[in-house]
Amino acid sequence: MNIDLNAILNDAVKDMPIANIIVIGKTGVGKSSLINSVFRGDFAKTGVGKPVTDNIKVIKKPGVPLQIIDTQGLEVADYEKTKSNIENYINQHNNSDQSENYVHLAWLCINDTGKRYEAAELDIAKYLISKGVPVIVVLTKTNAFKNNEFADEVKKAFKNYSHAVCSTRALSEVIYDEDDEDEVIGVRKVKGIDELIQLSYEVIPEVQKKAFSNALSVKNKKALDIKKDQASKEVLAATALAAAAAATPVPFSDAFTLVPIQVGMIAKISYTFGMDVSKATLTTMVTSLIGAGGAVYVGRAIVTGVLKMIPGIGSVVGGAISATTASVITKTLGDTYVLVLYKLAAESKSGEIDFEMAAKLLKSKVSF
Ligand SMILES: Nc1nc2c(ncn2[C@@H]2O[C@H](COP(=O)(O)OP(=O)(O)OP(=O)(O)O)[C@@H](O)[C@H]2O)c(=O)[nH]1
Ligand SMILES: [Mg+2]
Repeated sequence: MNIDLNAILNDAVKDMPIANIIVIGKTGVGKSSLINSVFRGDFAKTGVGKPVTDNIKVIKKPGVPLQIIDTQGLEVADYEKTKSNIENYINQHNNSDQSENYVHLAWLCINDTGKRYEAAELDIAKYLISKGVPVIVVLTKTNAFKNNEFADEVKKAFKNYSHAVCSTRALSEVIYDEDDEDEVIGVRKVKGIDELIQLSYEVIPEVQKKAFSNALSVKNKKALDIKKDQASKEVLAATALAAAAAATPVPFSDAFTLVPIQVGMIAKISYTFGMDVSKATLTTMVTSLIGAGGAVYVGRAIVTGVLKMIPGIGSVVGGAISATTASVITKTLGDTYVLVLYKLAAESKSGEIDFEMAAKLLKSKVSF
């Protein structure tokens, strides 16, 4: 049996429709800061923005399955123009029959310290909801996360026109003594971003959850949990495939029949955790995982290596692999990889994961 690595990798790539998120709010409200704190690679800063109209631009970044539709000019003077531009954009995209072009989520940003919202903001929210776009009202630059009267007022006003109202502080702030500008008396930390991530993950359509998970920066604890959650789904799917493949017990010498399933699983877990969505990075990573040893060797090696990790099941070596053993091996391999990535992500300073390092760590753990 020959293994077509290319076909496996193509399959893993095709399964990732991108997520489109529109971010709306007055100039300087903190839209870009919010985007940079939620998504990986300082998305708004390093992404490439392409103007669609004079106040809408679409930001993309190679390798990240996300498009941000960044809007400007929700001030009173420009409101009508901005509103009709946004409406045109939504009409054009959400009426097509390809759901991957839809706007999948809207963040409507209102400055919490300004303590007022505009009729224009309410209008836009109504419009988006009428078009089936999930809306989260994001209060930005928040200082008070409890007992905030303005937040309560917004919640009431937007009750029927949003899925949630979320208070956030995207940047930390140093607080100085009022009488002595050099005296630092405290720091207000970044806050509310985990809540925004969780709420967004809940309302974004199912098909886009994987891309959304990929695009999240691992700086945020909630992003780690979401990535792990999504990756566990890939492990379960692969485990079921492995069981089906071994429904007729596979002779141990043919254990490599499980390899396509397992390599596919590793690829999909990597994507979920935020590996760049390009086949080149995937090929590099998979090659550094399985090396140039050839599929048969690798198949046996994975099975032997993983078997060693599972007490009581080692005796199967030399015999045949049953459906149960095939699922246990696949699940153990997948769970081990998810744990490796979770740990690397939690320790990451940059908000990104080194996937080649992850491959090496996995290899050393299953010792093949
Ligand atoms: N203190 C504090 N400042 C913030 C916060 N978020 C953004 N800012 C500041 O607000 C200013 C505007 O932030 P941006 O993120 O550029 O706002 P924007 O909505 O993208 O602005 P435009 O793209 O010009 O419409 C910057 O000086 C930020 O440093 C926050 O949570 N707290
Ligand atoms: Mg901006």
